[in-house]
Amino acid sequence: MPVALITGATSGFGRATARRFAEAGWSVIITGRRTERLDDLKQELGDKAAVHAVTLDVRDAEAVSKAVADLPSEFRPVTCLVNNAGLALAPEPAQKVALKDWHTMIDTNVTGLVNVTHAVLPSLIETGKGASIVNLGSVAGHWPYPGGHVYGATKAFVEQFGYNLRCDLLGTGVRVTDVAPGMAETEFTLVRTKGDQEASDKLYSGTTPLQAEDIAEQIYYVATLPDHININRLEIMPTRQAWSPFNIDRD
Ligand code: NDP
Ligand code: 8X3
Repeated sequence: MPVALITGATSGFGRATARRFAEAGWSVIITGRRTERLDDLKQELGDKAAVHAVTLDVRDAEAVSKAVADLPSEFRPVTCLVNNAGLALAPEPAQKVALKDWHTMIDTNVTGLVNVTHAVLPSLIETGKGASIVNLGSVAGHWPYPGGHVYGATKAFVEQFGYNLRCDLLGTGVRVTDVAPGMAETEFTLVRTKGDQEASDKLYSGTTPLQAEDIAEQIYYVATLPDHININRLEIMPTRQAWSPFNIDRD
């Protein structure tokens, strides 16, 4: 059975992606910091697929490397790595944001993603043809907007890191894709606003945001294309989201 390793599988895109791969009969390695949620998901998916759950903070390089080294033999080698764990904090203007919040985004979205990629690469190369890395970028990594500051910059890193990986992985068969969603209704805004349920509900109300399952379907799609096809970047927005005109400062 092919094996998918999914970071941030306790919520949103990651959980929906674990469900999608498990439904298709893949073995899934689910990771995240919230053990109870991992246990629930493991129980839910247990009838459909082999599931290995590991409580893991992607910022901890040593723990990441140990978790990968300790994978049971039936979960090796890894066929698809879904680098999904990530977060935005502090939607206020840059000049009002605590430095700690910037560091947390960099540590999670950049350092964490690099930690996991470095640890799993040998396994993906062992799989060779048909293997893939699917990184969760964002429209925020490509298009600037107020309050995007470090979050958008971390996602720009994700995009460029993926392209550069492709250059080095040429000939190994391992594919790399930047899946870059726009507004999607998950726990993302609850985390970004540090628990403000009202702000989260307000953002998604009266419109039709993407749902976690929409993105899971795209991740599954890019990972299961014929092995000679590499989608470099897949940007997905709700039909009801688009760009605004440039802002002008006037006297
Ligand atoms: P959620 O908040 O619903 O899920 C985020 C997941 O990341 C959780 O499972 C969380 O697990 C995990 N996570 C966060 N920090 C860490 C950490 N240090 N170590 C391990 N896991 C961690 O948000 P989404 O599903 O929306 O977000 C998933 C990805 O998609 C993120 O990278 C996000 O930036 C990106 N994205 C989201 C968009 C949106 O509008 N929702 C749009 C574009 C991109 P736990 O807390 O248990 O560790
Ligand atoms: C987050 C997407 O549209 O909130 O990655 O910036 S958006």
